[in-house]
Amino acid sequence: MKSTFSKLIIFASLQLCAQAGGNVATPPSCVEECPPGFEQVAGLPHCYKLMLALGPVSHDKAVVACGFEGGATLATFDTVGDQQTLRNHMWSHYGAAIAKDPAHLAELGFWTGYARQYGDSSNSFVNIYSGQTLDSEFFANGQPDNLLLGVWGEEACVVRKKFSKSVVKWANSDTGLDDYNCAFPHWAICMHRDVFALNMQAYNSVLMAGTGVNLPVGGSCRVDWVDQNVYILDMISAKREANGYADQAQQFAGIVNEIRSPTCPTL
Ligand SMILES: [Ca+2]
Repeated sequence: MKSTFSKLIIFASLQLCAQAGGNVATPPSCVEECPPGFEQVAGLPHCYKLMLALGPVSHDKAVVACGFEGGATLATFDTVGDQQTLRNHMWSHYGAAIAKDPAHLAELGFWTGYARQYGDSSNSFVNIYSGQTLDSEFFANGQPDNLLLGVWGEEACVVRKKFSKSVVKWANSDTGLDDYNCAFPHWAICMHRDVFALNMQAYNSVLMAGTGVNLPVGGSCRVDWVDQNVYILDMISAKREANGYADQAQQFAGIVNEIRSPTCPTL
């Protein structure tokens, strides 16, 4: 492992400083990274990937396709207007490629991770991953309209339609969402939330808060597996020590040297 011993010495010094001076004044920070293939979008808090190679597909296929992207979801939104920010970013970057795809139609937009609440006739929609209700403010004026499409079934999925258009209704400059037939093809935009760091060999600035560990401000949040585990054990030990569990602190500190580097099996 990379200079573990020196890191431990540094950490020990930092811990002494932290304990002597209390919590650090400035919260730890570093630049979070997106998973491979995903990108950050200015104004949005998560990581996103337009499934350009997949092309427009039905809602169920879009959900599955995102699941295979490291457990991603279809895009969901925290704040009204997020759907338009995402649309503008993706169209400005990939609009030309979308427009020349032979499967593209002017009506096509991108699916969201929302669907009509099962058995509910009151036009309520939920986040299919969390069950959280979708605020009606996200919908375009007059939507959801619960349009019945005969043998094709009711409009049970939620889309931001008309990818190429900055508005979905020219008359009122509406940019909101629309309930839509789930079988209709739309593009898929997958999303990873910003808690990606937890299990991906990265710093966790929440866990590290107040431990005296210095993060590379402005640098990457990622570190290698071994150092990540050194950090975690160090943080756990420091938290135990600070809360009066000296024996447990010693236990965690004592296994730092037992961290092994993961190796890939040779075939
Ligand atoms: Ca509709």
